[in-house]
Amino acid sequence: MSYFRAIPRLPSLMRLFSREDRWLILINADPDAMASALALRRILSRRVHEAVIAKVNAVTRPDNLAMIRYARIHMEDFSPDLPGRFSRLALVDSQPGHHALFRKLPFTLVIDHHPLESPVEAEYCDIRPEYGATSTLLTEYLYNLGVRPGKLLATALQFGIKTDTASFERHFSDVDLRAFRHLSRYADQAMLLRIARSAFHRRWLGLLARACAGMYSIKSGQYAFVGEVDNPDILVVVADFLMQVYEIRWVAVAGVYGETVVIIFRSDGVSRDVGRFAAQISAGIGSGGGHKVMARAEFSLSVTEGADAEMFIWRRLNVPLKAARGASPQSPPPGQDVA
Ligand SMILES: [Mn+2]
Repeated sequence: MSYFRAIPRLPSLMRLFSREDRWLILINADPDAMASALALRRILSRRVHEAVIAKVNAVTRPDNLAMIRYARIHMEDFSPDLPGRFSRLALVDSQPGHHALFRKLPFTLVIDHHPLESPVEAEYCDIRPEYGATSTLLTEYLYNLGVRPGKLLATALQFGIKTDTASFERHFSDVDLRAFRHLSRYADQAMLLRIARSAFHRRWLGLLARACAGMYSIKSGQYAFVGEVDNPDILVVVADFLMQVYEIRWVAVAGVYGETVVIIFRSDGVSRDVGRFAAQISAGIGSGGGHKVMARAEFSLSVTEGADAEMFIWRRLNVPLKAARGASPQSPPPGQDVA
């Protein structure tokens, strides 16, 4: 038995490649999509006239930007006239139905691992939802074609697999592990670490500093108010950062986004069920809920009636957590943390 499955339709794929064709590989750029596009471009190189990668979205996450920088990924930005300059279109890590810009385009090739939503019209289509990453699929193609990935490509593919499987903590299959191990023969471990470690932008540090300096203890948890934010996602970054502190069991990180107060909750899932907590503190004033370990609450700034938002939230967070009706025996008793 060989290391990877054989790809029976590989000859029909190879027949699609002609020296005359210009290929455009479209992606909704994330690590898995970018790595898959790089691998497909590697397969196309020297088989077609030209192969170019274009993305339909803006990349802002620091780790994704680090991947682009260290793996030296060249991508065009999608523009409506771009597909017309190419004779063949390919789509990886996505399906035509996933994006308005993809929907109307005639793809020759689609390789993806998301569940099949609607039938895909393409001369060559390989969709395998059982795979944790499209990077795994492309690694199989490289292997079957006898292509040894270079250091940058192998590292990118490893990061694609690592991201989509959340470092093998989320949905993955045996073949994802095998692909990762196979790639480690060619990849640069230090580069992979450098990419994965890029967790913050410098402009976020002020907010992190504010959160760290002004935290309030509430039982086994911490509450931090960071003031106005231009994107509520930053509150998630701050909350996830604080959860890396050993002593912190759960956090509530609040900020004001426009006219809305947003509170992001994270918990170890043992000390406090933040889903229930978020629902309780927002009851009657806004919306809130989530899971045991992650939750969110939102309400209009007008609810505070001009009072200081930081203190308004602090008071609500200090109201003892009620027991849920029909709560399971493991649920904490009213007003007490299982600490
Ligand atoms: Mn993916």
